[in-house]
Amino acid sequence: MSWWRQAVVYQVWPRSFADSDGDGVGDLPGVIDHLDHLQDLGVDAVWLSPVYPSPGVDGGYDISDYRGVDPLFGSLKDLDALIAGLHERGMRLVMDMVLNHTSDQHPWFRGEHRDFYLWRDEPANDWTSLFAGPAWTERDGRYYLHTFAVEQPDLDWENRQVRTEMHDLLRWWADRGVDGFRFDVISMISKDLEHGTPLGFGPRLHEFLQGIHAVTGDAMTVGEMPGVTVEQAALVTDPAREELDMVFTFEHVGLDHGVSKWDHRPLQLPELKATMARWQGLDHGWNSLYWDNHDQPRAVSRFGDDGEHRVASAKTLATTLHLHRGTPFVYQGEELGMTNAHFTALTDYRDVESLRHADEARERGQDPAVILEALARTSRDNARTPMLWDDGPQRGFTTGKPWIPLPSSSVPGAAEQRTDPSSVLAHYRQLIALRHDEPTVAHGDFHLLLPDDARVWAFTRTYEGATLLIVANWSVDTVEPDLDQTGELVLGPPGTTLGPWESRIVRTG
Ligand code: TEU
Repeated sequence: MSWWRQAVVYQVWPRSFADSDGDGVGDLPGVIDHLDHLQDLGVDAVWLSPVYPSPGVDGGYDISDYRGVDPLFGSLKDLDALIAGLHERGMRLVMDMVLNHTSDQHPWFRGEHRDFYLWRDEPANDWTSLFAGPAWTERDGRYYLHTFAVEQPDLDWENRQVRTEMHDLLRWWADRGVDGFRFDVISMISKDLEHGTPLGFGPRLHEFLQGIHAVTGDAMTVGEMPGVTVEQAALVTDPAREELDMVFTFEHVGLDHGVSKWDHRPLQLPELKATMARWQGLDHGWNSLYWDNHDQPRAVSRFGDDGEHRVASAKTLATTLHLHRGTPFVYQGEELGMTNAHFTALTDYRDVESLRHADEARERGQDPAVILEALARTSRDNARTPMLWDDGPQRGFTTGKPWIPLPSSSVPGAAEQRTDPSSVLAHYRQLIALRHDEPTVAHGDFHLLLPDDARVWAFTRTYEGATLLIVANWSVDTVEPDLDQTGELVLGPPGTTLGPWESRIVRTG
């Protein structure tokens, strides 16, 4: 049985995790200093967002050298020490690989291999970049495709040499001892420039994924696929096809978007429940589970209540997610119940997507107050504020000036939460242990109850005669769901009613 089916993965976004040298930017020695935190939490693996040499236009997702570590984060020696430190503690390392595009500062784009990219005499379509503006930009009389920023030219995977280079570098990292890969926007590597969309899913996707699998073998792989459907996900994660182990899906984090992510549509709980339930059915395939990552606003602010009910709602969000079938991913700070940044000035923001959106919206004549409101709700910087380690200056993140402001909130740091049995951190520890101890959590069948209830999220998991009932109150009301909750209480408050944002797990059979 594949280890990752019972595992919980922790995502480190290194810039904001822990700064060891006082320059205000998190780094690899900072991660190594906090391995005990991860071990204490009980996670099985760490997904490390990019630390490669990069101009840092897109937080490291613009790579200029695939085989190194940016001096901002440390050195290859530090990375080897991180791998060793994780392995000593029984944890694994999953590297983030951006194979769809490079930085425009990569030697290939600077001249060594211009043919590795998608050049045309005229834009081949009218796609817009996911970071605002047209997706084709002219350079030296020709146009190149960039699905993201101008500084992130897309690679041409139709070129066999590109595929060979990518296979070589994956082999290089596997030989270095990494245990898995998270592939950035991997659905985009096969494109149909004529009839397709920037999201990819072109005709050769399966072939390209099988080519990657032939190199990565037993390493765990998770592919990010914006726009993926349940049917496509079931196909690419079917073990028999040897493509990917699991994918990151997006439907559940798009339900509160209007015409764009900057346009808010209030969440309808029955929709979220139905979406999550539908994604449970991947046949032989497997799914990842997440609320937070470095691209999403903090779920406790977005779906929960980051004021009076912050602790209860952070716990209930976690219980709901972790009791689904799939591999849960915990994003740094989520285990503390960290909230959105609550920035109030444009100058607080750092993310290229937010800044370019703000420019574009301003040019369109949008009211600055509306722009700030959209950023405060949706900006990726909400997830990128420094990790709250303790109550000291700069919350233990750095001895210098943090590269991005701290979030304005009174969330207790990891040090305080570690000794408090009622903390969000303690709750995550319990959920992770439960997944390890209870085969039903990892392998059980899923059945949604009360699908139309706008406040209660309830479901069962059943496996080899055992049944767990999960009942979660996603509201500020006190509820008494019409369900038989007789059984042994596994987690949460006793009784049959649930106070604001409370949830419980009961072994009913
Ligand atoms: O993200 C790809 C992606 O489609 C989104 O999550 C994207 O950031 C969001 O939709 C924008 O609104 C990946 C990385 O996770 C992200 O950090 C990078 O910026 C992006 O690819 C480009 O490499």
